[in-house]
Amino acid sequence: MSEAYSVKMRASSGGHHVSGAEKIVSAASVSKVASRLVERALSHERGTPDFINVKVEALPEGILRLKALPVKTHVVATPAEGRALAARLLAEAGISRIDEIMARFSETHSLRGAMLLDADTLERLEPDKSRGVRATYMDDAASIARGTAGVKNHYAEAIVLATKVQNAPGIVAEICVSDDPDYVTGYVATRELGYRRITVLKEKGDPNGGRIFLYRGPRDGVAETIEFLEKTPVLVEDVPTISSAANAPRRFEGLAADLESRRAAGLWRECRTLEGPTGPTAIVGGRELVVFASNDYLDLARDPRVVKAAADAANEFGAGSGGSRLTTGTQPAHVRLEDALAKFKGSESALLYGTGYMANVGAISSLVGKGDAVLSDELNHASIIDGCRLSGADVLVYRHGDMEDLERKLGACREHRRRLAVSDGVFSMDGDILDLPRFLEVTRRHDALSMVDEAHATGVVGRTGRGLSEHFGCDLPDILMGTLSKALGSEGGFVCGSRLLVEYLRNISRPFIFSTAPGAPAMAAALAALGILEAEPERVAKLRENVALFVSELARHGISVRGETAIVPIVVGDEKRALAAGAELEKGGFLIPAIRYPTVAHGAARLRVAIMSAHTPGHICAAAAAIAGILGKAGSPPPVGNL
Ligand code: WAQ
Ligand code: MG
Repeated sequence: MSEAYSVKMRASSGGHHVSGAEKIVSAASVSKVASRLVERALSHERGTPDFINVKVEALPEGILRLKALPVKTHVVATPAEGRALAARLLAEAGISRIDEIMARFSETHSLRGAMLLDADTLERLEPDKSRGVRATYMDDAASIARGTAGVKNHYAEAIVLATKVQNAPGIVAEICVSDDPDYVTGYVATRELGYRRITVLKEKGDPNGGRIFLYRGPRDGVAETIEFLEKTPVLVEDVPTISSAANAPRRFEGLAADLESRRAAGLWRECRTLEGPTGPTAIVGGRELVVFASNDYLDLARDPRVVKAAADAANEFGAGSGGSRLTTGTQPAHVRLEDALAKFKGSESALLYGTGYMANVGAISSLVGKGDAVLSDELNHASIIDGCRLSGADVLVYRHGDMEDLERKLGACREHRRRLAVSDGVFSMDGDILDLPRFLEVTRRHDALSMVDEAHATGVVGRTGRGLSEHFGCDLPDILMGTLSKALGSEGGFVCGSRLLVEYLRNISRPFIFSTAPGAPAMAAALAALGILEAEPERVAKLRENVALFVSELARHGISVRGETAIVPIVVGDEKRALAAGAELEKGGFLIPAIRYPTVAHGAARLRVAIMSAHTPGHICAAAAAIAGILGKAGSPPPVGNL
């Protein structure tokens, strides 16, 4: 049996072409793919075909495999801008007379294939000028394995075609505009430039499009070029994925454009899958990486005692709680954990939330509202910012860590009914610690409520990890927020404070009232972790030792950074440069993510290193050396080029 089959579909109505597609698939997928292509033809928006031709051919062994052209997207606003860019790119590739080439698009719309032009004389070289040259027998190599053929994906089909075309003898460039009236993105391709997508190459609604292949070489080579394009089977490997933006229907257009411009600015985000529990190392895509990105600072998420507590609770109380805390969702684990957290932090009372985000949003939005003022550090976490916005209070943002600015701003809102000052205890992207004694002094002088987020302080700051009050030997803030999801290795958030505060939040705070209570397994895990933290304060000391080692190793390599907490940022500046450094580190075996806008300000992109107590000196020294190697000395990295 042959290793691969070509499956081609062509549909027409009244003799006019409606749609067509081709795949190269394994024998096992032929019938599935053939029927999908028929479905695709029958549901084509250009109308129902009266004739569908499906052709299945066995291909010879040893199909040519080509590596996909590299892809780059250029975001432009208008067709004129797009065409000017296409011209510039082609000029770069040594093609002149570009205006004349572009003008030939007036002749391509009647062709099923591409126009083949001599790149210099602009003479047409196809033997059949009413059809043009059709590149066929090609597919993404992944199709063999996946055997899929869903809806038309303009990009996926075009990158395969462009890769085959640029590998044809004598071809020097291609320019393509879709004939789909709704699809305005096109591209130019050469072997050197790769595949350059240009987001707008024609007006929306324009049904004209086409392809021009540019040939440079002797006339008697043309037949060989056409033979390659039309007959040689090709599989294209490593096709780069692009966002689904390219195929978005009209009502999603605004979303697609927004995503594309974010991608172009180096702000694309996607999730990476870690196979296994969080810990100092992880398997990512089959490779082991040393992880400097986990908030599980004390390595408790996978601690057997913590895991067992969760498993026991699941066995006894089930997976989910089944209701909100105020209806049926409160179980013994919730009550016990609230008591333990209050005791650990030294407050009267505590209240649990499903996440830290909800705790911040819930507390702030219930404590202040219209007619009140909330004063917020400019580097506060997004959940604090969102709580401020949702509250409806006047929001006054003060300069980072600047207690004089806070004081000035408090002075300016004496007329407000209530004032709340809120700050991260440990700033999540900078790793510095709030000056809590000064914060309390200033807020009390102005009769303002004080709120501190100890998400990254709990288990980290203070000799036994109790947080800022332990570290400074001072009072607690009025409202102390924390999470179960970082050093406590579980998930959830909490607020500690007076009994009055907690009763108030329990009655008023909407994320608490209107969310299902977090499940007993997560609560029991956090309770077990808290017990371990209290019994083994040496974990906190070990974490601190590791941070000190990392900072001194970096210093030895000429990079000076601050190491007050488990979060050690290395500011790079440019988003793409930070991304490139992160990618380079990943290649070297370290997971140290680049943090970019909107998590930090534009132009303040950074590598954010998170140290764990479980990192070995070997992990830490190797990471410091790798970072220094990539960034160069003094934290000012050389340009790493475009991604
Ligand atoms: N060989 C040669 N020319 C072809 C072929 C082929 N196999 N298929 C189409 N053409 C010619 C034909 O004249 C069409 O009218 C014209 O190209 C446009 O074809 O990265 O969808 O299938 O998002 O409409 C570009 C993707 C999409 C940009 C191009 O072309 C992106 C597209 P269409
Ligand atoms: Mg088309």
